[in-house]
Amino acid sequence: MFNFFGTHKIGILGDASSGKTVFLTSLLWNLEEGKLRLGATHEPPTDVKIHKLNDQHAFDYAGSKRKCKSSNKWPAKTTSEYSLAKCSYKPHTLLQRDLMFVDIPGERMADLPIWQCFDYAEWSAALLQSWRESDTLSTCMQEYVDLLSHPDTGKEELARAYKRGMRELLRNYIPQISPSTLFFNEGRLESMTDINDDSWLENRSIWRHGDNACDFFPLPPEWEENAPELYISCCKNFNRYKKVIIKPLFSQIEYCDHFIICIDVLGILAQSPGAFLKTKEELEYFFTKITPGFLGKLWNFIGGSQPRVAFVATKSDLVYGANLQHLKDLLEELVKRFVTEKIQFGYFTCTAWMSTKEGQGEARNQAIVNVLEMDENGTPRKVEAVLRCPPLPEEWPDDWDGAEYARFTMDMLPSVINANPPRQTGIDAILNFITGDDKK
Ligand SMILES: Nc1nc2c(ncn2[C@@H]2O[C@H](COP(=O)(O)OP(=O)(O)O)[C@@H](O)[C@H]2O)c(=O)[nH]1
Ligand SMILES: [Mg+2]
Repeated sequence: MFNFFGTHKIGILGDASSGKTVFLTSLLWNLEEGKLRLGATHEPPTDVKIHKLNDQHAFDYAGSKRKCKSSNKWPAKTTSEYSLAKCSYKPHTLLQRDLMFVDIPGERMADLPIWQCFDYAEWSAALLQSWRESDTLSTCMQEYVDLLSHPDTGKEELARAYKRGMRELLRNYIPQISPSTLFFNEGRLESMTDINDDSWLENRSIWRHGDNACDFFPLPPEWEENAPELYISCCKNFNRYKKVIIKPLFSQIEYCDHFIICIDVLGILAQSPGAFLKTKEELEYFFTKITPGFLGKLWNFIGGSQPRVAFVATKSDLVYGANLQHLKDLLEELVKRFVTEKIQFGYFTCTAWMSTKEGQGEARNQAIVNVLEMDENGTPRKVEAVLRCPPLPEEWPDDWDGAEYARFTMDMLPSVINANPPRQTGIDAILNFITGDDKK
């Protein structure tokens, strides 16, 4: 692929529920309705086109829009490995822009070694080695590793120990769960209640392809001779996984020349310091293992554009007043360690879908949201609720109680004011930055 001037492939990366699908829906919708102000002159662009893609991975823009218009629901969860959306427009005084967006589930990044390793044997060795290098990892995987020194251990026993080990990683917020299909499927993470249930875990396949369980886990080289049947089966399923899940996704990522990274800072606060460390580690992984790849692609420079990465703290409508500045400070503090001169970085807070209004009087600086409440007949009714939250810290504390911020993850309806397109703040600036069109 050659990147002509004005043509960009942009990865939208983030963990489940960080707001990727909502962001993309709102971006396209606002663009289509002439509500974005782009280019150096900050005017609505002309010649806007949202392309229909003839691709099994096409982003369901029409479906997302319909769902919101007709039933006041959030856009549906992305179920495919990734999704693609394409649009074009002409900013005032500039040439036409052609943008392809790739919505990338962050959880799949843990499978990067599957993509980068030459084969199953190399992947196995890499994984076993990485567990040895970390105390927490080796503790979590201890039971499984112990079994590996007994070549007569059966497949079921190994699979069970592997799944339990991966569950320990999850509980310890260690983002190295691979194959990621174990707990993450169809764009969402399984519920923690299920995962904690031993019999659920027991029956859970590590990976299913169609109706078939296609489990695999890493084995050391001596198993090839000692347990050839098991070894071959793991090897076969590994190759199939690589072909079906990994290749399509990572080939897309390789061709992205810019990235928008969605980070749910408020969601991290509502969890715990472990979630903070996990996000940091995921980003570290991305910047050490992936960006050098895309930096090496010559066409970035032939196309005349330095790679750009926009860090975005999503759902900023949940906070008001001084909290908004703190949200941005927290984002910057989390990501500033990744800044290098080779990439252009930008920091943004974004409300892709304004769903709150600011409280008045005593509730000033608090977000008012709409929630569904059952009335005495059991009929759901839309009522307003105050999302009362303590002030956000100015910097990340060493420790905190996630329960204090739990309301940031409360279930709310998409918008207080039924807007068409959704009201947003931040998308214009992010798009302008990522295309480089903000420059005079
Ligand atoms: N208040 C508010 N909630 C949002 C916003 N964007 C996303 N959300 C919430 O976050 C959920 C997950 O968003 P989604 O885009 O599906 O996340 P994805 O898994 O990263 O694609 C949505 O269902 C909404 O509840 C926003 O701009 N404002
Ligand atoms: Mg999604």
